[in-house]
Parts: sequence; C-alpha cells; structure tokens
Amino acid sequence: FVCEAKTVAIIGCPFSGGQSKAGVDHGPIHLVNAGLAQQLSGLGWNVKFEGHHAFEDITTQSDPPIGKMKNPRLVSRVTEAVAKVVGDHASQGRLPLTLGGDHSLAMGTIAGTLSKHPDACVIWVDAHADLNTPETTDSGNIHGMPLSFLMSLASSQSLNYKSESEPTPFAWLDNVHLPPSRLAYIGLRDVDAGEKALLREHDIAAFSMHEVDRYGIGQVVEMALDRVNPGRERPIHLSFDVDALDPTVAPSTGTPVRGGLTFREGHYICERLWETGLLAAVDLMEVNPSLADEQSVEQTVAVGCSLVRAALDAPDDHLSSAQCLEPPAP
Ligand code: Z70
Ligand code: MN
Ligand code: MN
Ligand code: MN
Repeated sequence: FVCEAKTVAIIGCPFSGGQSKAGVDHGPIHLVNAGLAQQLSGLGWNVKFEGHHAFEDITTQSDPPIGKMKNPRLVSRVTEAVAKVVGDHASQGRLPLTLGGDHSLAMGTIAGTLSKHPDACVIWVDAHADLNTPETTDSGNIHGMPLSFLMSLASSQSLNYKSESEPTPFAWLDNVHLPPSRLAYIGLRDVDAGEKALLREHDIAAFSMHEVDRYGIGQVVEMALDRVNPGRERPIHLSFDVDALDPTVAPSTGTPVRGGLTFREGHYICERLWETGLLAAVDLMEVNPSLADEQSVEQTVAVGCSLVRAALDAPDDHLSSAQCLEPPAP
C-alpha cells in the first residue's frame, strides 16, 4: 500500500454523546473556522468539505443506559454513520480526515478504514487508552471504550448487555475485528486498572510517556511501527486525541492530564507517519472550545490545525531536498 490520495475529505463530526461534557461538539466547527481547509489547499491538497455532519436524522426516542454504557443507541447509530462516510471516501480514493467531537467517533472512523483496508494498523495517540469494556468502565462514557469494541473485547468479556431484552445496538460492529497486534499507543499516562489488564492480556503495544522520556519520540515511533507494521507495508490509521499533548500546549479538552507530549513530540509523530507514505486516514479528536478561556481555545485550535498539517504534508514532496542533507561529521 502507498497512499496516493491527492484529495482529503474533511469529515466534521460535531458529536459529544460519548462523554458528558458539553462543548466538544463545537470542536470541528472551530477547526474549520480557523481555516483548516484553506491551509490544506495551501499544502497542495484538493479539499473536499461539504459541511459538518450533523446526524440530524439520528434521533433516539429514549436511550437509557445498557449496563453502565451511557447513550449506547445514539453512539452506535452515529458511529455506524461515520463508518459509512469514512469508508465511502476511502473507496473513492480520498484520504478521510475526521474532526471530533469525542473519541467514541473512532469506532466509526476505524471501522470505515478497515472496510477499505482490512490490513490497516492503528496508531492511537492519547493520554488515555480508551480500551474499557462496558464491564470495566467506571464512567460509563463510551469515548473511553472505542478500542474494546473495535477489537471485539467488549463482546467476549462483557456479554451482559446482550442479555437485555433488545439486541445490542452495536451489532453493526460484529464483523469488525481489529487484531490487538495492529494497535499501538503513544502518549499514555492515565490508564484505568481494567485497561492495564487488557493491555497485558492482549500484548498490545503501549508506549506511555515513560517510554517517550526513556527512548525519545523518534525511537518510540519506530518501535511502535515495528510492532504494528514491521514490513512498513500496511496502511496506517492515525487517531490523535488532542489530550495526548501536555495541557500547557492544548488546554481546551475535556480531560487534560499533566505530563503530556510537547508541541514538537506531537508534531513529530504526525510528520513521521506522513513520511512513511502509508497514512490512510487521520482523526483529530476531543478539541473542546467551551472548556477554557478564549486565548487557550485559540491556542488549542491552532495546535490542532498544525498537527493536521504535519500529518498531511504536501502530496508533492516539497521538502525532499532536505533528505539529501548529510548529518554533520562527529
Ligand atoms: C476513562 C474512562 C477518557 C478521554 C477521558 C477516561 C477516558 N478511562 N478519554 N477523556 N479523551 O472514562 O473510561
Ligand atoms: Mn463554539
Ligand atoms: Mn481518547
Ligand atoms: Mn484522551
């Protein structure tokens, strides 16, 4: 696989049903209003953006919790719709760029990527593992669970929601199986006990901030790729939760956790994944413009746009001459 897309499809997803704080649904609107589409055109992309997906036709009469899961029917129907949009863009040869919205949306984006590229791997950049099952979750927020659904850990470990009188709303995911060997995390620092057990049980590649400190971001990205993409031939789906960055860099997010990635570390991940030529889809999630003062919001939105530009460098390799530079003699 080599990414030959010259068109990026911006999929704005103003959705907040996977968690409980208002405002994250305004993230994509702020990113677009900051000029993201024009910035990507400036890098040489054809940009396809036809307005945000409001999911207006998706309403649930009543959506009481199933087990601990909050808004399960709404999240399921929205993510199913997102999977279809992402899959359709990928099938048309466009690179899907999904703007969140909360991270439950990645259930849809990754399912969409896998529908076109069944062998894709996922690099998940986040302070959190988002790996809880409906059983291990404390919060009941589905944005803390998308990976357990994508890897079918939820259905194997916590079948109790299937014993309800109605069928599980997540039946649409029954044929989606991301193998745990194709997921690598970077930036973790707030992982629940149940998630740690799952990471161990399934031998998932998890590079926390400890490893970033120990090896440096350059080594960590190579180690992550060696685990999930050793032959460097699999398409890569990058799912970037802005809370992976340190709160001094990206303050406007629902669950800031101190000790995060620097501005450069975040950008390096994006640049390096673009450089592989294998990037097949990008998510930028959890920008919440209601959770900070105006200047912090502006800063977070600007950093979000900047990360996307780093991940989607120009289709024509305009910096290729830099690759000819020799390192200085020792
Ligand atoms: C916790 C949970 C989470 C983002 C918080 C937190 C998950 N593990 N993810 N903020 N982006 O609720 O499951
Ligand atoms: Mn707003
Ligand atoms: Mn997340
Ligand atoms: Mn997070």
